[in-house]
Amino acid sequence: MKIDILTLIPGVFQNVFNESVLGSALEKQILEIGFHSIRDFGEGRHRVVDDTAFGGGPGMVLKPGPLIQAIRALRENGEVAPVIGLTPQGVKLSQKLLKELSHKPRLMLVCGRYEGFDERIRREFDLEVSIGDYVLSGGEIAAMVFVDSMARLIPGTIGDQASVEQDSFFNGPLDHPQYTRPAVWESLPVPQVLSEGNHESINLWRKARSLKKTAVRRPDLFCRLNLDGKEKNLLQTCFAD
Ligand code: 6GU
Repeated sequence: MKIDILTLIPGVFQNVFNESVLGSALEKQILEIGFHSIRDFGEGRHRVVDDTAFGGGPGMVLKPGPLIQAIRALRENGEVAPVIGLTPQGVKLSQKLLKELSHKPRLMLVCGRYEGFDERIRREFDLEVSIGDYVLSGGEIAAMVFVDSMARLIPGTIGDQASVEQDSFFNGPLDHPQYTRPAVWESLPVPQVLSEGNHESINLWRKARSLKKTAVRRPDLFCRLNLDGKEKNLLQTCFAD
């Protein structure tokens, strides 16, 4: 997959993108990221990209010309790619949306800054995405969130793709609790079933704990799970203890 990022501050991405899963996806060329500065398309000697708002009000607004020209320039030198505007007014990012978009060979992410985009820029977006109900100073952090979670879904980025499919939100419930050595820490033991080596019992225990955790912490997700009879019984056993 190739992701083009249009931003006023391309420099902020480097460190984040060179680490861990993302860094190795880029190294293996499973994922390619192009950084593009909106300022390259700015107007005049000062490469102006923003202006005050018509009608008054605080802050600056991104002008339509430079940003739209940047989007069009990228469209012209590549295949068709959905253009995704990162804005607090977009649809909320979810694992489901990421999975749908993970089949695209190419995506374009547009990061806003200041008080927002001139409304006429929105016609260039195929989709607007928000990462949650709070206000960021710009779309760059949202773009990092988008690219990091997308990279995990591209086959080959993570050695064991099964581990991706077990992640929370993939199949619905939250992850089951995890433990590692030591077997006892400050008098807190690891649940016995995990060290007994019976994989069937371990899987049942994990499933039960994952359902319980979801019911307690995220009743909204739990309601959408569609449990079968076996799963309902399993849940009862773990609420009993
Ligand atoms: Cl994508 N951009 C900004 N500026 N704020 C946000 C956001 C995006 N998602 C949540 N808040």
